[in-house]
Amino acid sequence: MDFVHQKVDSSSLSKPIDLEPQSDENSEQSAIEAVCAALSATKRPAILVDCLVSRFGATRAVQDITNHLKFPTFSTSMGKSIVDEKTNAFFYGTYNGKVCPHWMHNYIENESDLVLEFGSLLSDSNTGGHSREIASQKLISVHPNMVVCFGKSYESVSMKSFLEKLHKRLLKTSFIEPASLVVPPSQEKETSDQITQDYIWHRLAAFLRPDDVLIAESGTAQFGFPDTTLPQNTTYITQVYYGSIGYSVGACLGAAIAKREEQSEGRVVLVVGDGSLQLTVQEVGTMIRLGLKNIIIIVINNRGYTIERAIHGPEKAYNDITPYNHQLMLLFFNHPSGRESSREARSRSELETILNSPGFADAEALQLSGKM
Ligand SMILES: Cc1ncc(C[n+]2csc(CCOP(=O)(O)OP(=O)(O)O)c2C)c(N)n1
Ligand SMILES: [Mg+2]
Repeated sequence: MDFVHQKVDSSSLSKPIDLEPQSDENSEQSAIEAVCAALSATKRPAILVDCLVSRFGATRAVQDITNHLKFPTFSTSMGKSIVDEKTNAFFYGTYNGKVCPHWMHNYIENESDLVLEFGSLLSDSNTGGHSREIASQKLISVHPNMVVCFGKSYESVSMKSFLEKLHKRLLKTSFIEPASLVVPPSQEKETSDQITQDYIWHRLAAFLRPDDVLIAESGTAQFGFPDTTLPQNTTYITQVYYGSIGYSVGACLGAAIAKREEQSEGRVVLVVGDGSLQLTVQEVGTMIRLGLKNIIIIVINNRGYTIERAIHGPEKAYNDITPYNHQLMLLFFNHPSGRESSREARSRSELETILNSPGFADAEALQLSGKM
């Protein structure tokens, strides 16, 4: 029987749906007491911010809490940009198990006496290939529907509601002001004209402006950007959950549509490898068909699956791909100014010229830069 044409009562459509997640009040109150007691006793704390914070609508609450506590704060790879990185002196960078600077994982895993984490997603590449080791005796985890404090679970506690109430409670309490962490100075910058790993990610991060969205594809981009500091009020999108290459091109399309619908300022900057791009390149055509303008696509053209060369062997054929002529990509997809909007850099100085040119940086039409 076909139900499609069957008429049903529509009156309940006028009743707004309450989407605000609810907590069990007793459980939530007990969790607040336990967390406050732990925060009052800590001498060497760390805060870790992960992606489920933004997914569950708790970004503002986490920003309020970190701004108030000013404890040394870190993000994970997927949690990057939830807490402002540039202006907060208490923000120290991106923690990823053993795949981050030694001083950082040493502080979080060994030296700190308490780790307060928000919205963790413990997937492989978000935990340094499961190399993260934080003892449960010093860990407080605020999950979407539960708080776990030093191994004790407080069930049916919704993250957003809990954090908003915790913030109000924290305003009435005073906490230690932890000493600044000693961060070893970064290595000297290379002076050659080559586009190197040391140079490129910091340079692209510096290219961003407030309100921009930066999308980093799986591959070298995803492992380079965690070392950078992003400007205030930028949004970083990457996914190291299922890590499916090609995701970023669709994500870029979606972000650009969302920006247009919201009429919000800022550009969408996609940094994608030549290999990943080949999986979903047709969506560049959709961007052009929909007339989306504020998009800058930067193709890291390193002739293949470079990150995988470290896994499968540098010479293994699996990592070799058909080299596209990226300068023809916009033209192929019928971009009205495809030729003028496409640029190529083979050296640092060529890239600097592109990044500094208003026609490219202001992105009045979809822009492409391919690099060799
Ligand atoms: C659908 C899918 N297939 C294969 C992989 C394995 N994989 C991860 S990164 C990568 C290579 C990415 O190459 P590219 O986009 O050129 O980035 P590069 O590392 O060269 O900067 C591959 C094949 C994956 N993550 N997802
Ligand atoms: Mg590549």
